[in-house]
Amino acid sequence: MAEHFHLNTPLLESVSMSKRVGATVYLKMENSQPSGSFKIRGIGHLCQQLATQSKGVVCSSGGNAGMAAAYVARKMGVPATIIVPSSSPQLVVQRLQDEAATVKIVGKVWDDANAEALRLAETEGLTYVPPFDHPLLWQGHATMITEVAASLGPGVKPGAVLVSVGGGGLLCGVIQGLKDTGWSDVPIIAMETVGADCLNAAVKAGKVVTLDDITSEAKCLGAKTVCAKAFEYSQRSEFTIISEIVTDQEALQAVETFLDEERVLVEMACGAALAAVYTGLIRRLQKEGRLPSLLGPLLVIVCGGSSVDMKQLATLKHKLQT
Ligand code: PLV
Repeated sequence: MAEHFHLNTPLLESVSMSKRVGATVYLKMENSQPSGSFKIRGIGHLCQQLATQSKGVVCSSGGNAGMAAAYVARKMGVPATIIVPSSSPQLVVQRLQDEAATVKIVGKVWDDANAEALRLAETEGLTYVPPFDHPLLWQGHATMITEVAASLGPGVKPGAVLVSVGGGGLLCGVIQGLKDTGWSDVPIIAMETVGADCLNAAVKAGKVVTLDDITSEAKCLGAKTVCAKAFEYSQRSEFTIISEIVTDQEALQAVETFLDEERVLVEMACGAALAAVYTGLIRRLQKEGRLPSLLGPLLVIVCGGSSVDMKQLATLKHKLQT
């Protein structure tokens, strides 16, 4: 079996983003992973640790965790069942089936699908693959930061890292990676969309809270409750985590600008992070003194996502009237 399933992704300098931010911007191109997102790092690692003797894996997902689990399971020769909520677009179901997974549509949002995945794991004896809340996932995701350190070379350290937050697994992985690299003091800008803002709501409330509903179209950010570890990190003084939100319109606009300027199509889940550059949020945070002036390049985690194509993009544009 392969040592791991993920690839060492390119680290690209973006001239147009650098111009906007007023500092060098590097893009960590996780969209180019097998299965289309960073999820393969954590899920590949978790499955290698937990699923080698498994009679099957079951994963609840907005889309991309499921894509990664289906891919890894196929490579490992293990059957995969992926539970998605009805809010996931049809193209996700098709892509999962193309990966030879059994797909079940359960509930309206990810939290409903997750309850079914946990039930199936219990009753069918399947290995449960969580999409964001597990230390093995964070350990797997952390490799993206160690790769960045190797790409940048000695003496270069990011001034800040920009990430999207769904359930907080990517954030925990990035923090793990920063710790592993000796970069714990690098500020992180953690982006969500309005209506999928479980970290932002928790930070504002000073405790983990559960959103009533997911009203954002960025369905892959649609966990109602952020994982406890991500919230805990946000409260610790050794890290600077700046939690910010953008509208769905801003996230979608960012997807389009990124497609135009970088020639890469990503999901709105990723657009949420990109919007921090395109809306001028990064500059604003600096002006307001909330983000220290960048002492190195801005590192943007291009988390990617497979739940998008030109038809879906048009559907979203119509829905959001952009
Ligand atoms: N998506 C999860 C959770 O959905 C999933 O099941 O695929 N960017 C993309 C493209 C993603 O797919 C996700 C998570 C994130 C960012 C956020 O990562 P997280 O959940 O680890 O914070 C409900």
